[in-house]
Amino acid sequence: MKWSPEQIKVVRAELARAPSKMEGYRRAALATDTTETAVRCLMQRIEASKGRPEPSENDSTLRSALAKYSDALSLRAEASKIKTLERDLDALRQAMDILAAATERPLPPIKRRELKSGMREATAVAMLSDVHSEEHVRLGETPVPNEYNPAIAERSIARFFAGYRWLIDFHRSAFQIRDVVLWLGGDLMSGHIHEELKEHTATPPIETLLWLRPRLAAGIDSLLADPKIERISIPCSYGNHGRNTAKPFRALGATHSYEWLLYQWLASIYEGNPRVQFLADRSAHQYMRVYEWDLHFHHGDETNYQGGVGGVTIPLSKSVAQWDKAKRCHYHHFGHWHQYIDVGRMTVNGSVIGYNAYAMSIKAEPEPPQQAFYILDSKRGKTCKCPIWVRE
Ligand SMILES: [Mn+2]
Repeated sequence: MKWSPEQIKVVRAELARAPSKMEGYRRAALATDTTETAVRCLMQRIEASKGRPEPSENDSTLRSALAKYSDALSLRAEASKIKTLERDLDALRQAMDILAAATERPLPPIKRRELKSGMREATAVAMLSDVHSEEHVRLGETPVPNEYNPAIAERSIARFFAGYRWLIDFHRSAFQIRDVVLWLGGDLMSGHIHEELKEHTATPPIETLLWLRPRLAAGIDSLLADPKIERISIPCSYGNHGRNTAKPFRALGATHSYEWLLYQWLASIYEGNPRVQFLADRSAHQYMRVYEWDLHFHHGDETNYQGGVGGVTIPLSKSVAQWDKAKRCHYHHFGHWHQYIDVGRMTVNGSVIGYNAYAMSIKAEPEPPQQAFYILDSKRGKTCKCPIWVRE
């Protein structure tokens, strides 16, 4: 039992007054409404603790000394905690730099292997972007019926990869396909960049990363399960939604993007696997060479479009002309605009989330949730462009 200080006082007083020890136990038990055994145990405990006196309530010197001692202890604990955290942070930074260094190397170019056989060799390109995996779309949000939540997002991601594999197999009747390019084009998550997103997202950013990682890895694994695929090249562009800053940062945007972290993290799963190569450098623009074609990838948010006549292809074409001055490319790949448009030199990706209030606000063409796919023929370039439908 637990004795209160008042009870202990009463016990002590009864014991002092009583003619004998036994009588004292009896009276103390009666006065405190306990048993003689309990009183005896208490006295034995007090006897045993002699030599380490209990602080009395009136002993303010002792109390303040003890308080100082405990403060010193907690300060020391705090200091060691900070030291440990600093050490951890340092280790994380080092690991991050090693990881980032591995994904900063340019992707090895894809080269033609069928030089004499006369077989048509091609690379299958697919674009995965604008998944917005944790965002909700409710029926009735726009006149176009669409519903979205993490369960639907999960099935849609799986369908994207299944569709990708189906299209690769379908085109094998005409092409030798050993190489695939999978673009992870950003806005895989919605994040909390606007106040209203806190209201209609299922999870906060870091939890969303934890959700996305195994699902994307499962998709990449499903491609690896195809023994005819010798190499998967994965250029990664971060989107505007993964950022942890109020406004987009241009020069150091990658290091302020949860998505960029996700790319590093994904790359680390496949480290040492020669069949999977990631490019997730700190730039908002990624490049790679396939046969004699130069490919350019960018999420698409560095272009302004206010809903003008002619659609998003007009401002994007202007951007492409400028970006071609920095590095001339044959094919440009964008996401961000939630509408699938392939005009040959330029592919704009559809979305996985599908038509929602955002798509309506930017006057996007209503379309089924879909992603872009095409075959890059080693001799003639882009062909067989078609969407991958990602919803049942
Ligand atoms: Mn975007």
